[in-house]
Amino acid sequence: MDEHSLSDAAVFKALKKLLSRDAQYSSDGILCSMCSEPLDAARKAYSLALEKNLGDESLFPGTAQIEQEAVSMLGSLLSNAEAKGHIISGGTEANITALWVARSLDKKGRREVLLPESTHFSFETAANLLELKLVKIPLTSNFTVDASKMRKKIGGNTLAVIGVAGSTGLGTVDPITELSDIALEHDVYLHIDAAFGGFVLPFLEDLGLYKGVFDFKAPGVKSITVDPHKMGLCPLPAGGILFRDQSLLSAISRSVLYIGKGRTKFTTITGTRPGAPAVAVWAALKRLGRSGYRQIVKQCIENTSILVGDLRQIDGVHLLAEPTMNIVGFTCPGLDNSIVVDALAKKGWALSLFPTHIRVVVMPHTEAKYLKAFPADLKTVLAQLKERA
Ligand code: 0PR
Repeated sequence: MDEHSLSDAAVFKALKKLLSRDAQYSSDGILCSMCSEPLDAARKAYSLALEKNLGDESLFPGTAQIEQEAVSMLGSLLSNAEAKGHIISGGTEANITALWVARSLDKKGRREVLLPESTHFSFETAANLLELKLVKIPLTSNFTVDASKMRKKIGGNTLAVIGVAGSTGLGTVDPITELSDIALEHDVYLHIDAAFGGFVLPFLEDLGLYKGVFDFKAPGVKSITVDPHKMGLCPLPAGGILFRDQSLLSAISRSVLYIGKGRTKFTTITGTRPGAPAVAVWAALKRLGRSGYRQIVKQCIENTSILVGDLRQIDGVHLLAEPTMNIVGFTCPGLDNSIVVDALAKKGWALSLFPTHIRVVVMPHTEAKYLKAFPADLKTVLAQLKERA
């Protein structure tokens, strides 16, 4: 830190220069991100609540109420308005919290978690912190978990089963009803990671574009991750962890005498924690309503179809699967995917490189102009790389 203070003008000039190095959702070809430009109402609400601390509900009962109302709205989106939980930092913290609850509830010392090969790496973090053993279950040709293989792996040491509703790589949805049956039959905890899909699938269902259970409708589902800072269009950090009822959350409840005379219950990993994300989530959900989000999802899905149609026209592009939601995965047979991603980066496209494919996430910021320009650039790049090969 410098000894002398700077003027506002000097501080913000320096900051603007540094921030200008960052990509802009609004003007760059960002096809790799599950986050987007936040809604204006969410931005405004966030700035109203910068000092709010959900780590002390005795001082901020209004913010605590807002958080619980936001959780309840997310719960109703996922077929359980009675759900209890928190607005936390993101999907990683949500997945860790779910497994922390599962482990805390367990009376038999079980330590194994069965999960699809498609799960996000946050489960590795959770397993590491909670000293759990992960057993990865292979996928079927539809890129969803093979439930029969999962069933076979259940044993006396199985603590929990994970299902994904909107996988990070391809947006696929595991057979949640079957996982629910397995979990109930064997008395194991079932957590669903709908970090991305939780803000897509309910609207696809409304639009008649998705049939299938992905949420609390499946009776075995104990908890769900759903992230407002992804398709919920809220400012970071805003993740959601929902539990079917309070008794689950109570498994990790602690209190300390000196905060709110011991009446404040801590059911999060963190102590002091920001209220602003919860306030922003509340504002976004109220401002858009179900119809507003449905319209946004509809647009993303239409754009995804346009992109898929154009990609199919390109020789040398192979689509991994018909997209379930606004995530597209493709390969370029005969070429190294990593070289294709690098060549497209030189043309200004930010893509995600998975071990098996290249991923495009069609977010609300992925406007028509990008959808036209990207396939054209991909076609050019493939022709150039093939010529060189
Ligand atoms: N669960 C799923 C299914 C996810 O896809 C992710 C993140 C998480 C959990 C973890 O969420 P947090 O990152 O909020 O803790 N998926 C994004 C991804 O890997 C994260 C991301 C977002 C990466 C924007 C890059 C980026 O620019 O794509």
